[in-house]
Amino acid sequence: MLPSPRIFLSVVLLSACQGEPASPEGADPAKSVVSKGSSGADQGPPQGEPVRAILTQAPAVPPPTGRNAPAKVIVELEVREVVKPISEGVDYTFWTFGGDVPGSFIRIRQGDTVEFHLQNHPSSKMPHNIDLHAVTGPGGGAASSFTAPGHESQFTFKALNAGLYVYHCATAPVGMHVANGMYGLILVEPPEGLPPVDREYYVMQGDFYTVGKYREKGLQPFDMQKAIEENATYVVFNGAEGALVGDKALQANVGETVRLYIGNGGPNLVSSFHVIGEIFDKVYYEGGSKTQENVQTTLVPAGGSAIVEYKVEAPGTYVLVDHSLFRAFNKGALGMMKVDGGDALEIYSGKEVDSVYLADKAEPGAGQAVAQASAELAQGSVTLASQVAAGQALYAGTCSTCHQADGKGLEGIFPPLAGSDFLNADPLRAAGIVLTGLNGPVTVNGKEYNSVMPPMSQLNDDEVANILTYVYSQWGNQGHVVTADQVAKVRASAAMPQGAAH
Ligand code: HEC
Ligand SMILES: [Cu+2]
Repeated sequence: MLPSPRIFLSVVLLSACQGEPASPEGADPAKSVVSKGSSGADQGPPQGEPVRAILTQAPAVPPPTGRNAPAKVIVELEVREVVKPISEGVDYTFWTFGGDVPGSFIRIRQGDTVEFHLQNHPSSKMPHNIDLHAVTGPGGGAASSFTAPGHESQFTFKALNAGLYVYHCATAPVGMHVANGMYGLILVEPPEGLPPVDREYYVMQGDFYTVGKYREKGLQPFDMQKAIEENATYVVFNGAEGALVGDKALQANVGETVRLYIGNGGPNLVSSFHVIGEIFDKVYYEGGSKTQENVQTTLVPAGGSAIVEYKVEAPGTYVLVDHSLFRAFNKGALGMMKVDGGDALEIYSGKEVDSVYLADKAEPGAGQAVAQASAELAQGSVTLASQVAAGQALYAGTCSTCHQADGKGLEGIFPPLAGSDFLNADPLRAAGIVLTGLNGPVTVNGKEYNSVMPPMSQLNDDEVANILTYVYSQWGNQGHVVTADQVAKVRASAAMPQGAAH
């Protein structure tokens, strides 16, 4: 519901120039006479006492409004600039609606009159505003909500159209405010409400641009140039890699119906939203009123949404991804839904392939072990036990696919790491193999292999060190300890393949 970019930007600039909160805009009385409601339902004046909207943080969704008449609804949303992890050991300064990314979920009913209060916390460094795609009016509220730190703005709008809408900050530079996490969803229920389901969840994708490469530790600043080039460092659900993984996975029981409110904040990338192992029984595509059935992957535009529904018939882990797969496996766009309950063998036989397919993401504790080791390293020294624990988790996610969980490899294809004479002969050579890969003939324990190992250059120095230290501590190997410093030297001297590092 943005007007043309030119008008829209001038609106933003105008309010930016005024440098003060715009005066509250009353609801246009002329509008409440005209009903744009898709179902022609009651659009009369708000009835009864004003209602205070319940706001929730993702993945929670507020309960249905349960109302059969429009009301006056008061929404209070507070903007806060917060530092939080975007990935294990990686911090980012998020600008948020409600303290979290995505912003608080707002749920209202078609025909409601919303008195919107936007508060900008005094600790904020930036002014912010809000453009709700559910608003009919210039800038979707942006023109009336420009709010300096320590101020509050108020405006009122009537929710004319039902649907699931994105809201976002629209203060210049707009792309940067959105890239820092300033988006969320507002659901405008149709007058009859949505059909009841057992579970509702809120999942919103966003792309992030940091100066450091993917998983480079420490506080990472926003990278404007990468954002302009649409070269995302992270693509994640709910504001952080792993936000919906392990013990934070979404939950359901066999036989239940699930409804996901999916949003995409962008700022740049569209999402090919897919749940591995599920078929969406119903999709309200683009968050509108029409539904499509039996959908595998639904496209969620930047600044757009979708409502997907499915019944979970078989137990296990279902993986939410952006099916642009390098985003899922190399930039973070991966979440999980754990479904508990009896098996449904007639629907699915039940062989678990999670550990290999999902790599380090499948193990709830994996992140902790890796974080523990890198925290120790940051403080100067890391214990052998921590290195081994972190290495074990990383090995499961990175090497076990080929070299197998027991390190024995696969006859004729993947050489063994267990008791490998080649491996044990030279730890620094092994580090070089992990960083730059290996191809051509190699003899391990008297057997020749002639295959290709791709470079694992996405791993940090400490991660390579920990994996190798783990491998050397296992399976009758010779117990070498490999340090991050050693790996850094190997990396510096190795000719890294073109484009391998991000
Ligand atoms: C995609 C499959 C694959 C993955 C993943 C993989 N490797 Fe390899 N690895 C191979 C292949 C194939 C070879 C043999 C290459 C050749 O024939 O030149 C090999 C060879 C090696 C060797 C030398 C031979 C030996 O057995 O001692 C080492 C050491 C090694 N890999 C370590 C690792 C480590 C550590 C990881 C995880 C960080 C890893 N590899 C991940 C496929 C893989
Ligand atoms: Cu903002």
